[in-house]
Parts: sequence; structure tokens; C-alpha cells
Amino acid sequence: MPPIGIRGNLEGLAAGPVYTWKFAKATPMSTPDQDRYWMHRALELARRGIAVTSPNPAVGCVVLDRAGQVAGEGWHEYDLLDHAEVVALRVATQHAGERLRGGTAYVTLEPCNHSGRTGPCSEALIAAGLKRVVAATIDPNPAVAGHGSDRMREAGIEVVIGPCEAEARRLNEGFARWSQHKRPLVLMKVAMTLDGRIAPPPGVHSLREPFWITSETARAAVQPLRWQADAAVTGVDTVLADDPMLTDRSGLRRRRPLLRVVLDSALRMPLDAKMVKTVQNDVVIFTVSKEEARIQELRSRGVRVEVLSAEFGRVPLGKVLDRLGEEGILTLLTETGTRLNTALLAGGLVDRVHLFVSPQIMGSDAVPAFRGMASPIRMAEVEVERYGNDLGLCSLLNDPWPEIQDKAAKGSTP
Ligand code: AOF
Ligand code: ZN
Repeated sequence: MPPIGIRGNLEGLAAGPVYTWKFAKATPMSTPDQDRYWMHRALELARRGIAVTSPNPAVGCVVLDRAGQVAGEGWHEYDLLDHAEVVALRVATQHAGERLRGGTAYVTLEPCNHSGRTGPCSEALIAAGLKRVVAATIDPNPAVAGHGSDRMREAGIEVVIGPCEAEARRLNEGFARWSQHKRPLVLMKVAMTLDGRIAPPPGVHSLREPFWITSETARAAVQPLRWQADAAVTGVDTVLADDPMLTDRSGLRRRRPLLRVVLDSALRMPLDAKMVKTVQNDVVIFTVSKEEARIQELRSRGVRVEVLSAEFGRVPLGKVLDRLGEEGILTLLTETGTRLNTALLAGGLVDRVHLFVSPQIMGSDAVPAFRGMASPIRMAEVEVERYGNDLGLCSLLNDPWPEIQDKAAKGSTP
């Protein structure tokens, strides 16, 4: 949180320099505090791009004029082409004109220096005559990282990298994984009891309808996870047990429909499954079955069926990630059962876990979330949330971000 200060009406672009109040006297904030303050705002803007920037990163930008007044703000949306800096600079130029010379830009990601679908942001910032550019983190894209900073420093701009880095990196974990490895970030969601059970003992509950472990409040928290993901995956066993829809019902804006993925080695997907009945060019089954008639039946209903070469008789999980990466899927949410949960986790494929834990104990006859892990998976840092009477535990298992390259620049900020 920024220190208490005169924040002004940011939406109206009227905020001035930021002050801290101490003993009824206003003193200007230190530069690092100001940097974090404005970067928080840029991050707020960047978040407006969630689900509308993929396969690009979510980026926000605030431009201050040379007096430290907000002159323009912007964020990136994939379909609107312009990067966050260009959007903010356009507003800032109209608003502040010449006063932009000597100003500062806050960007949540290092500005690019390439001509992709648009021109380089580094050149736009140089042309605006800014004297300082503050970025929360480098661009993880190996083709882009570092070049924007180098170019702006060459042009005499002071470039600082690092304020609010952790928040900025959290926002683009999917982009970090995908831009380097061409595979999606894997978020694993599991709803389980205190003793790690995901369903009652087999036979206790009727098939093809869900048995809820967690409360409605905890279940509602899954919708934003689906919203932030480009695809969600489940196994055919879960389809047969619960008949999930696997749709994004958050009601929030997204540019591509959530791709619903089913792993189904033997093509046991029922033709009357809810996912098949609601298909809208958004369901893909990965299988190793060569049963042509079954494949055609599913395809004729609009389901995409991708046949892969079997590994140990099963759908190869790494290949599935590669295929999804090729389609520009940055983040994959897993909502799978015992076998896939175990295979994904033991295979080191899970980047972040979201565990929803209901305070009930079912005993060892009930269906386990995981089975037979060769070695324990330890979670270094766990964030804890409450959802009614349920707990949410979230932890990063594999950090997709590269080590910061720009050590010199980072050293210049606290
Ligand atoms: C920025 N500002 O707002 C974004 C950046 O295909 P393009 O031309 O849109 O370029 C996409 C790449 O640019 C993307 O892979 C990432 O490295 C960077 N994204 N950069 O300076 C932005 N969205
Ligand atoms: Zn750019």
C-alpha cells in the first residue's frame, strides 16, 4: 500500500506529485516510494487487460509530465493492437503537450524495442522526450528482453527496473512460461477435504452429477481462475463421474472462449456429456485411440479430436502442453481427478497450485486427491485465504520467470 498521500483524482488525470503527511506537514515522498506508488497504479491498469491480452502480456502504463502530474494512462488489449505505453503517451501528448519533455513513464513490463504488430515502445518513449522510465520487471520474452532498456539508455533516458516486481511478475506468469518455453503455465485446482479426499468412496454417490466437497463460496472462487486461464483441462474419469461443463461463468470480459480440454486415452467421452452438448468450437479431446468411428462421431458433433502417439498407453501430458502452447494457450487450469493430479504433479508439470480445503474428514476409503507420489511435493511459500468455512491455499511450485538480467538497473532501486 502506498503511504497516505494526496492521491488526487487519477481517473480525471488531475493528480499531482505524491506527498506523505507527517506532523501535519506535507513532505514529498522519496523517489522509491513514489516509484512504488505510481507502479501500483500502472498495475491496476494492467489488470484491466486480464483475459483480453493473451497471447500478449497484460501491461499498464502511467505517464507523468515534468512537474510530476499525471498526463496519461493506458493498458494493452490484444485486439486494439497498441501497447500500453503508446496508449498512455497518446493521451499524455494531448493533455500535456510540451510539458511531457522531462517527464516519467511507469510501465509494468520493460518496453519493447521491436516492430511486431506495432512499432517499438522504446522509440515512442524516446520521441516523447521523457527523462526517466521505470519498469516493474524485464520482458521475459527472450526476443525482447533487455533491448528496450538498452535502447532508451543509449538515448540518455534513466531506466529503472524493479519496483513492484513481484506483483508485476505474478500478473504475467502465463506469458513468462509461454514466451520462453512455448508451453502454458499449469495451474492446478483441487477441491478436497482436510484429509485430502475429493469424493466419497466409490458407489456412495450416483455418477454423472457433481458431489460438492467445498462450499458455494469456495466454488465461486474457481470462476476467476477459469477467467484468467486460456484453457481448462479435465480427464474423462471426471467427466464420467461429475459431468462438468468446464465453462467460464465469471461473467467477465474475455477475448477468446475458454478452451475446454479433455484427456481421454480410450475415447470414453459420452456423446451426451454436458461438454459435448454445449460445444461451440471450444472443446478438444486428446486421445491415443485410433477408433475411427468413435472419432468421427465426436467430430460430427463439433468436438475437436486430436490423436497423439501413446506413452505407456496414455495421452502424453508433455505433448498436450506443447500442442496447447502452439495454439497460443498461455495458462492452463487443471481440474482433474486422482490419476491426472498425481501424474501432473509427480511429473513436475504443475507451476502453481490452488487448493480449496473443506473442513471435513472422509477417511481413507474415499477417493484421494493424489496417490502414490514417489517423493513429497513441498510448498515453499503458501498464501492462505478463507472462503466461508473453507480454506484456500495457493503456492508457486515452479517460477516461470527468468532471473532478472538487468542487475545494474535493479541495483539502482531499493
Ligand atoms: C510493451 N508494451 O503493452 C506489451 C508488450 O505482437 P506485438 O507487436 O503486440 O508484440 C508483442 C510482444 O511485445 C510481446 O511478446 C511482449 O514481448 C511485448 N509486449 N510490450 O512494451 C506492451 N504488451
Ligand atoms: Zn511495446
